[in-house]
Amino acid sequence: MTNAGSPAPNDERLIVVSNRLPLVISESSAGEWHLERGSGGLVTAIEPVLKDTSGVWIGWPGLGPEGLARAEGFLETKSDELGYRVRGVGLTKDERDAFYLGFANQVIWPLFHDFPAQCNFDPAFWAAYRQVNEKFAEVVADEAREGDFIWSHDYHLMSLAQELRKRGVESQIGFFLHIPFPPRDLFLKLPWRQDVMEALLHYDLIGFQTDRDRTNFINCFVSLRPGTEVRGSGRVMELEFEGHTLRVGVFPISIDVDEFSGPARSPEVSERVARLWAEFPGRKMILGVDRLDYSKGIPHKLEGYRLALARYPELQSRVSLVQLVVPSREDIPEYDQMKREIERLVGQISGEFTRPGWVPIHYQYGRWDRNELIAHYRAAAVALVTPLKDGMNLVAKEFCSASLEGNGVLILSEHAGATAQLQEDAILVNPYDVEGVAEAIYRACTMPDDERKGRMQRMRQKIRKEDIYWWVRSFRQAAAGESPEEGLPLDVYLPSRI
Ligand code: ADQ
Repeated sequence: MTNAGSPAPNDERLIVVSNRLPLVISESSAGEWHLERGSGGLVTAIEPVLKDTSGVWIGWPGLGPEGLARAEGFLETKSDELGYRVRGVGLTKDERDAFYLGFANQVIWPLFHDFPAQCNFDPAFWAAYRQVNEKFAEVVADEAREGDFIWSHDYHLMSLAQELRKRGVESQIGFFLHIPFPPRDLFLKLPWRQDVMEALLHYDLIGFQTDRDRTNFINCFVSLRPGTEVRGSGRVMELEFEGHTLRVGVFPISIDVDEFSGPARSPEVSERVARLWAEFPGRKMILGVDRLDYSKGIPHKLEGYRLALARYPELQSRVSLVQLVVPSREDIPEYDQMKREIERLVGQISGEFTRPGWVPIHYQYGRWDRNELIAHYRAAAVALVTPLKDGMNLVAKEFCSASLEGNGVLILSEHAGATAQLQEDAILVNPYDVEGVAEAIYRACTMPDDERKGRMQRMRQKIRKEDIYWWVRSFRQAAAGESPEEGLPLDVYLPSRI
C-alpha cells in the first residue's frame, strides 16, 4: 500500500477509539465465536498505522459485558491475526438504548444536522452518555501508556478526553467529528451545551470536515467561553482559554481511491456494467445511494425527480432513476415512517409516469455487495447526491472514483461537506429547492460530453490528492504539532458559486 507506507509523523503508538469496532463478533448456537471484519476506507487507512505502531483499536464489538467476558480469549487470538490489538467495551442493552439510540441518535445527530424538532432532550439520555463515555475511558485508560496518541472518533465520544484526564491520562488526545458542527443558534438549544463544550476542551486537537464546521464550533466556543483568544488561520488554528490551548483543524475525510477504481476495472464489474447498460437501452441511469436517514433528503430528491419528468417531458423514456436505500437505525420508529413515505412517493411517481417499455424509477431497499455498488457507480450517467445536511458524503467521492469512462455528472447538495472540495465541478443544488433539483437533473442529462469529461477529470484529481491516506497523515501530523501535509487550498462555500 504505497500511500500508507509514507513516513508517520512520529512513531508514537496509536490508540483508536470509536463507538463500534471495525468488526462484529457473534456466537453460534454451538458456542463458537465468529468474527466478521469491517471494510471501508477508514479501516483500510488506519490499519497499517495500527500495525506499524503496535496500536490498539477500542470500541463496542456488538456484545454485552457478559458476552464480551466470554469472548476475551477469542479477541486476543484474533488480534494476533489482525496484526494489531482490539479491545472491546461491553455495553448492556439499556446502555445502548439510552446512549446510542438515545443521546447519540436522538439528540446529537438531529441537532447537528439542523433538525432540532426531531430532538428528544431526555435527561436520562445525557446521563447514559456520560456513563458510557466513562466506561470507554476505563478501557482506554487501562491501555494507555505515556507517549501514546489517542484518536477518538465521532459524536458518540465527545466526553472521552475529559474522562481520561480525570483518570490521569496525559497522552495527546485527538478527536475527529465525522458529522457537521451546527451553527451557534442551534448548538445553544442543547440543554448540556456547557457540559459538552467543557468536555471537548480536554482534547488537544479537534478535526472537522469543513471550514464551515470549524467556524461554527469556534463561534459556539467563544460565546460560551468569553475571553477565548483565537489564533492563526489556515488548516490548523488555536483557541486559548484559561491557559489551555485547543487546536482546531479542517481535515476533509475521503476514500481509498484504488478501492473503487481498481474493482471498477475488473472483468466481473465490467461485465456487470455492460449488462446494466443493456438493461437501460438508450437511456441514462441516474443513481441515488443513501442510508435511510432524514438527513439524506430522499423524499426531497424524489420530488425533484418527479418535477424534472413533468417539466421536461423529453426526459421521459430517456432517463431512469435507480435509488438504493440502505437500511439503518431500524429500531427508531421515525425511520420506519420515513421508509413508508419514500415508498409512497416511489409508488406515486411510478403510477404517474410508467409506460410500456419504460419504468421511471427502480427502487431498492437493502444492501448491495461492493462490486454491485461499484458497477452502478460506473454505469451511472448521473449521481444524485442531495443530502439536506451531511458531514462529508463519501458516496459522492466513490462515484467519481469509479466513474472510469470519466463522463458521469455529479449533482451535489450544497449542504454536503464534499461541496467544499467539489463545488467548481459538481452541479450544486439546494436540496430544499425542488425546482432547482429538477433543473439540475435536466442540465446533467443534457450536458455536452466534453464538459462532463472535463468536470469529472478535475473532481477525480482532487479526490486523489486528498485521499484517505492524506487524511490520516495530516491529522496525525497536526496532532504531533507538525504542519500538516499540504492538500488542496482550504475552500469555503462561496455564495456566488452557489
Ligand atoms: P454516513 O452517514 O454513513 O457517514 P456516507 O459518507 O455517505 O454517510 O457513507 C456511506 C458509506 O456507506 C459509503 O462509504 C458507501 O459506500 C457505503 N454504502 C452505501 N451503500 C452501500 C451498500 N449498498 N453496500 C455497501 N456499502 C454501502 C458518516 C457521516 C458522513 C461522512 C462519513 C465519513 O454522516 O457525512 O462522510 O461518516 O466521515
